[in-house]
Amino acid sequence: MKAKKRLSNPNKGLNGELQVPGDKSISHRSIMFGSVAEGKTVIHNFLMGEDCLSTISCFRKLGVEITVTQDEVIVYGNGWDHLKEPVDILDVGNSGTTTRLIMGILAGRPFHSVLIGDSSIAKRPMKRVTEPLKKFGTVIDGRSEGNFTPLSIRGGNLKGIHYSLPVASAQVKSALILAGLQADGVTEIVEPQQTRNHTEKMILEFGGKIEKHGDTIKVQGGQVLKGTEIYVPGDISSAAFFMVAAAIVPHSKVLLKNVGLNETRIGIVEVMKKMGASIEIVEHSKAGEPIGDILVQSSELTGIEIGGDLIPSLIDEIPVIALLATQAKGKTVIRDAEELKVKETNRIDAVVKELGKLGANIQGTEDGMVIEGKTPLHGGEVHSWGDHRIGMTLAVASLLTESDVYLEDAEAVKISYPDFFEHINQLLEHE
Ligand code: SPQ
Repeated sequence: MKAKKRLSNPNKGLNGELQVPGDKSISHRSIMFGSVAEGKTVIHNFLMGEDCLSTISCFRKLGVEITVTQDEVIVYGNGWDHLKEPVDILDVGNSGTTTRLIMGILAGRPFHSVLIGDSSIAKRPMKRVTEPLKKFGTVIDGRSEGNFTPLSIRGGNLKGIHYSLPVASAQVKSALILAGLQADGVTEIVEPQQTRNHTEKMILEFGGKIEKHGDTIKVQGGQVLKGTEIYVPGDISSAAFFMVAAAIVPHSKVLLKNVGLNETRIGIVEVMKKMGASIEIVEHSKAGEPIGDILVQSSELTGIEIGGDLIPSLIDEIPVIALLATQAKGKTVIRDAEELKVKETNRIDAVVKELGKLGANIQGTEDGMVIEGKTPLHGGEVHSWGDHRIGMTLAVASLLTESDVYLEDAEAVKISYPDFFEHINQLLEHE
């Protein structure tokens, strides 16, 4: 059994400035594009979380030289054709993004590779990627007819396809774009809802071409990408924990610096504004990935309804939004979020059960949850379920409880935010 971390409520506000670590989605993609591009790619503010380290390890096994220093990560890409057949299994650890996006790259490579991950990855559905990749002409299989790891791929000779995504997923879309870049002819992908568009933006950074008309993305095959310099903005999904903490812990005022404000990721800002949070955004760069500072202060909140096209823009923030809702007056309803069931854990079940243990009035539904507030929270024994976002949500909850919270498997936060607990303490120690 993993050790329990004791979290005592310091009974004070969070104050000061913070630079949250680099964006996880963009960090993964920078290694992947750097690996298939020609020439050197220098990445600044790369996220040294366990998931992104899994991506580095997989690409090293594919023969790519990648150096990591305190200040930057350098990827020495030699083009698509220089990826080598791996001698060893590619271990994706806990990372869904690594698993799904790397499949799109391997689908076009004329060699054999095998992907495995941890016990959480073994439960996450992969048919949503393997099925459309087969349509490109790749040979790919896995447990339960290609739905689960271990997966094996023998790629090569792809032909562009036209495909309508059955679920709104940036990972599936990105895998198909990566295969499309290597295919003969044009690939068209239709999205049911707009999802995060970091892959599309990054193709342009690497000198490639991609078009979007309405909900259809069009990518020409046979593209040669060129190495470049990437600055990874702070991760809004990590900033979200401090945005919520500052909003619900009395006497808080927190300035989050250099956070990515990509329009496909900022649903949490809209939700917090609608709930009545005191939140100000100062954008200071619009080119490529927009970046800015976010100032949040504690305030009175009101429950709202969250659903529809907003969901993909805040899907990873829903656990901490549920916590926010426990401190808002009235009812908050979250719907259209059934995708939460197939994340690192079933995040509907995990949030309902663990926040419930601390006294939250929260019910799970088929596609989300219903939360009644405002509820005082109390201490207790809770579990991260091995899911970084559940662990961080419970740690933020402990800032409000009367007695101590004991968090089992707090180590899970290292997946996306290795310094999370140090950063909380930093804001609590500020005078
Ligand atoms: O990589 P992983 O494990 O899938 O990470 C998560 C997360 O909470 O960090 C989801 F569990 O983020 C996904 C996100 O939910 C990262 C992502 C991406 O980088 O493209 C897209 C989203 O997933 P999906 O399934 O909607 O494409």
